[in-house]
Parts: sequence; C-alpha cells; structure tokens
Amino acid sequence: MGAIENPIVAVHSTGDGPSAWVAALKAEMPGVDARPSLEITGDDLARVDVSISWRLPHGVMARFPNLKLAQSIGAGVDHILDDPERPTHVPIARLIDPFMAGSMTHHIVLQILRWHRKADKFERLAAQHVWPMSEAFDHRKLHVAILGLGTLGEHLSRALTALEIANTGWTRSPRSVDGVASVSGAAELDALLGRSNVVVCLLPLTGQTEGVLCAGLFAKLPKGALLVNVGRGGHLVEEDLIPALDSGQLSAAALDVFRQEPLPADHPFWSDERIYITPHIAAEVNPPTASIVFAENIRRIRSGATPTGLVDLDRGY
Ligand code: NDP
Ligand code: OXD
Repeated sequence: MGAIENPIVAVHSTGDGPSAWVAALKAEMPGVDARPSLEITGDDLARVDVSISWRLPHGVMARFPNLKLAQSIGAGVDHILDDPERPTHVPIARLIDPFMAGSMTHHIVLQILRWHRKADKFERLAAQHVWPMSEAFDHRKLHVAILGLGTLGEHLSRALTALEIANTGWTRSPRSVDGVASVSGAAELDALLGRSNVVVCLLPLTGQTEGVLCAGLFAKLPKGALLVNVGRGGHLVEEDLIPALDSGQLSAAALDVFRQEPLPADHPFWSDERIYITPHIAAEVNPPTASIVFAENIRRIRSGATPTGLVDLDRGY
C-alpha cells in the first residue's frame, strides 16, 4: 500500500468523547489532520491511515479501506479484537504509557493497603467517635500473586518490593527480569496461589484467560485472601465471587472492571460491603502523555517503521 495523500487520523473514545483526544494529539503533533471517526464520510474515508480508538462501534473501522494501524486508547485491545468486521490485515497497537503504569500501581497499592490496614473498619469507628484497642499490622505476612507481569505488572512488582511487600508475578512464557520474581505456566500457578494471600489480575483478556478468576482458583488460595481485579470483567466468573466471600475463602474483593460496564444498578455486587467497587478508573488513560505515544506511532507508520506496542494477533495481546 503506497503513501496516502493528506492522510487523516480517525479518533474515537467513549466517555467524554473524542474532542479531548483530538486536541491533545494536535498539541503533540501540530498540523496533523485528526477528526472524530464517526464524522468522517465520503472520499475522506479512503484518506484515513490511522484509527485511534476506545470502544469504536463495530463496523466503523471496516469503512477505512486504506487503514494501516489500529491504535488502542488503552493497554487492552480486546475492544478492537471483538469487532467482527475488523480488517484483519491491519496491525493493532496497544498503549504503553509510563503514566498509566504509575497510575495502575497507585490504585492497586491503595486497594491492598486499605484491606491490610482495615481502613474501612477504622473509618466506621471514627464516624462513631470510637477509639479502638490498638491493632498491629504485619506487612511481612503479605504475599501478592500478580497474574500478568507485563508493562503494568512489572511496575507494580517493583513498587511492592520497595514497600517491603513480597510478590511474585505469573506469566505465560518464562521471564527473567532483574529484581522481579516470577513463575510461568499452569503448573507453577498452583504453588504460587498456595502462598499468596492477595491475588491481583493484570492479565489481558484472551481465550486463555477468560474466566481465570473462578471458584477453582479461589480454592487454591489460603483462606481469607483478597482478590483485586483490574484486568477485565471477563476474567471473573461473577457467580463464583459471593459464594467464595460467604465461605470465607476470600475476605474481600476490589473490582475495577466488570462483564457489563457500567455495572447495572441492580447488580448484587453493589450492596455487598466486602466488594470494593471502582468504575474502571484504575489507570485512566491520560491524553497529554498518551498522545506522545500516538504521535510517535503515526510518524512510524507513515515512514514505514514499526510502531510501538504491536499486538501479536495469534496470542491476542
Ligand atoms: P502486557 O501485554 O504488557 O502484559 C500481559 C501479561 O500477561 C504478560 O506478562 C503475559 O505473559 C501475561 N499473560 C497473558 N496471557 C497469559 C496466560 N494465558 N497465562 C499467564 N500469563 C499470561 O499488558 P499490560 O501490563 O500493559 O496490561 C495488562 C491488562 O491490564 C490489559 O490488557 C488490560 O486488560 C488491563 N488494564 C486495565 C486498566 C484499568 O483501568 N482497569 C488499565 C490498563 C490496563 P508473557 O509475559 O509471557 O507474555
Ligand atoms: C486499558 C483500560 O486497557 O483502560 O487501558 O482498561
């Protein structure tokens, strides 16, 4: 495919819409012709070479016949792979933004320490003006299993280690990273779970990881463990969670992602105080820093170089 004359970058995002993204990209890349994906029509469709999107309605990407790159506004690309009309020859790039890694780590550390230090109990007592008996917390008794030791998992591991919280990552293929403990494959997962009282899911959603957070996995943890799911809602078998909490196998769950988002108002998770709910904000994408990555990938794809964050379509992440 040759160079496109006057190429257009198509931008789509849910939430606040594409305008903040278009503005941030123009600030980072003056002169770029960036437009909301859903407003591009007629002959201009053939001028689109890059689509930058979060949850683009299915079928829209297929309208760009000269598309060269599908760039995700997010670390996950499941929302792009889900599109049954996606042009399968077009490479997909996920977002690797150090800002997001820091943000994700802050969120997870907050959830772990809030549980470990019983923050909700002390907030309740303070509201009743009660000065409770002192209570000792021993962070040396924590061991965090990080399912998924990629860009985000590795950042988390280093931060936990700096906080003197023991942790081990779990990957698909064996990894050797200085200063980061890890195991890989199904066989090693069982032993890791057996010694982890916190399990954090930072996996991509793929055919292999769908439903990984289920009764079978919970049963391998020591009783009273904490589950933190910041991967995707599809990782959790929702029907297995409340029974695991009722039996005491899990003592709490911090969930940021759900099978249906927004979480329906009548969902039983809302009214269970053992479940800490956040609305998919663990690591919000940040237009100014993400646009640095997007601008670089636009330059690369237009000059024939390889973009950053390319997804292996066979692995699905
Ligand atoms: P990466 O692609 O960098 O890392 C993925 C990790 O998961 C790798 O270590 C990989 O193993 C491991 N993995 C994949 N499949 C398996 C498997 N079958 N068994 C064991 N390990 C597996 O992703 P990121 O760290 O950038 O992001 C992870 C996910 O976090 C995203 O896909 C997204 O779903 C979620 N996310 C959620 C956000 C939120 O706000 N809630 C924000 C950002 C991301 P290996 O090293 O062997 O390849
Ligand atoms: C992401 C997300 O994948 O925000 O980046 O969930």
